[in-house]
Amino acid sequence: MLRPLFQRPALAAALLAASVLAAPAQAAELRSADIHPDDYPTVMAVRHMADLVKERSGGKLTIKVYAGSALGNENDSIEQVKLGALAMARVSSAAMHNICEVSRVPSLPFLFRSKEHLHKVLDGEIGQEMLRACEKAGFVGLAWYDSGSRSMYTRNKPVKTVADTKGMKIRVQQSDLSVAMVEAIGGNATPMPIGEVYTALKTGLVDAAENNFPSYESAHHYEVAKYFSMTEHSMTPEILVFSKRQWDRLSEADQKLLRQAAQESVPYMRKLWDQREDKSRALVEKAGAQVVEVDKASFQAAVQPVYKRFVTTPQMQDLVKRIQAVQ
Ligand code: GTR
Repeated sequence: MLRPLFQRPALAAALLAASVLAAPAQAAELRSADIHPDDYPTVMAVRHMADLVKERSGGKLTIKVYAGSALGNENDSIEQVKLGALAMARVSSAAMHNICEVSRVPSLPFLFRSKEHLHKVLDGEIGQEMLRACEKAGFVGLAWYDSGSRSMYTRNKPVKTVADTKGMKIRVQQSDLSVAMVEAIGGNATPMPIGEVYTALKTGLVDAAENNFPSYESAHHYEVAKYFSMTEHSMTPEILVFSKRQWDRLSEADQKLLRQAAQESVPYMRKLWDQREDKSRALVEKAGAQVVEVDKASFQAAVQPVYKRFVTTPQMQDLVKRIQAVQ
């Protein structure tokens, strides 16, 4: 009869050695969170980044993506990233507003003139500067992802001009800037995580919300708020943030590899994003949503106080000026 393993030290030692040899040196699994479902462009892009990282590190570094709010809402994920309990999160940069003020800049209403303008800014030096801005607060910015532009959608009546939003209860992201923007257009801002918005719209807790076509579609908001008014009031991009605590424990080579892979996932994401915007718009329109043209200038005039209130530091003022000057 064979003796139990612990009574056969030579064999136990050999087995242990073999298992150590089989495991890649310092193999590390990094966890990443996203509130969006599996087929959403942000989730697919981080999975693409994970493939690159795994391949290039020879399996030493892996990224496991937890989609669909499996690790909580955006504020929960950010908290965990800050603590170092979670390596990475793909969030809206609006989720960073209350953490570091420079993150508010790309959300300023009507700041970007077009998608091309946004890309030029984010792909250049200004984009890099804004990615670095939250490092002191514990977040290493790895990449910007697209999120189209955000527009207002309502349950009862279409919004056509800024006068129509007066007194409306409007759900916003959990950010002081988003609250101020809705107040500037005469609405009552109700901040809440996106996971609560469907019910809030359905029960009439709020009259309206605002988002891009893919989120309006994937969160099923079009079923309960069928007027989609093309206010296109902000182009808040998505951001991929890495925990500074975990980052500082990585070798320089691994940091470089992660940054590179994150950057390379950007064009992949943009392609998926463009396709998804068209697909989502077609789907909601087919399901009965009405896309409404609006008097944009009336919104643009009303939100000007937001700049005064939030663009307060010399760095932010300089960023806004430089962004506006990008042709
Ligand atoms: C989406 C964004 C999400 C989330 C959501 C929201 O456009 O991709 O990360 O911030 O908006 O409105 O809460």
